[in-house]
Amino acid sequence: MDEAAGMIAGIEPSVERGLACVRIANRHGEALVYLHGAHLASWRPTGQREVLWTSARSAYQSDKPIRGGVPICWPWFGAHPERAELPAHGFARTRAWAFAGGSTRADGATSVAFVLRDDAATRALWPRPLRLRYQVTVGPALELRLQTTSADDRPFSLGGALHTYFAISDVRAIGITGLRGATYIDRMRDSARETEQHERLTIATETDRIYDSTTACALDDPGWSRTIAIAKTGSRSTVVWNPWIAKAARMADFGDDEWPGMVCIETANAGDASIAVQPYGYHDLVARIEVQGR
Ligand code: TA6
Repeated sequence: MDEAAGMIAGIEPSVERGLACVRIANRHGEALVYLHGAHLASWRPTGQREVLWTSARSAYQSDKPIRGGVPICWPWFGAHPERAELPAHGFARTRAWAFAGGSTRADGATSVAFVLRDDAATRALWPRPLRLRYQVTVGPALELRLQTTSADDRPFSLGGALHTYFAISDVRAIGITGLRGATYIDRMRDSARETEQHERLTIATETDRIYDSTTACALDDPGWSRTIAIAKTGSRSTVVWNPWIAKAARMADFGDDEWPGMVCIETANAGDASIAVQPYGYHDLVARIEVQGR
């Protein structure tokens, strides 16, 4: 951990659950990012409840992804398209990232950055140079910026997600707005292609959908009297997921009774949507999440 972390107001290096992390605290709120996977595990805006959900059953081990928060799925989403033996959602979320400094803005917002470079292990999974930089900013909103920079003379196709788990009052009471008219891949119906008919999408069963959407959406939570606005750039997919009862029971790192308290609304490039990264080019995947009253 760069000792400079301890020198920047609002940024404190720490160890939680045996993993190195960075704690952020300023007048806008608090957050915690593990260096393992550059995994943002908590964000609590001042005066608000925790916004991110994590499972009480999550592992906190260097070879496993943390269940909850914002896993960084990169450089592919879901199963690898050709090699089923490779880890689901890529490998960035289980690599040790390096802290790359922090800063505070005039408005009191705090940014911390993390970087990931290729090594023999990543090249065995993805035989290319690797330059990832991830910036987390805690201000009036939470801003997440994942920058992929190519150090390669070959173009490549990029998928992935900021796989955000939101804490909610009850998945049976919340609604998601902003997806009406978007086509989606319904992974619960053999990847059938459908079009969203509802202005306020509700969830009443296991739900796993990849929406073809570049626009903002919002999570309306009447139980906690809040709406969470989710804006994005560099993302052509919005993924909505809740495992419901049976799938939750099948996951060792997910409590059987935890499914009502979370929903994933993911800022992604998944399904039919991938990003063509040109030689020595770059791609920014950005999510901006803001809590509003209802
Ligand atoms: O984003 C939805 C999804 O692809 C689901 O199909 C489910 O597998 C979820 O991600 C969690 O994946 P993980 O590999 O973290 O268990």
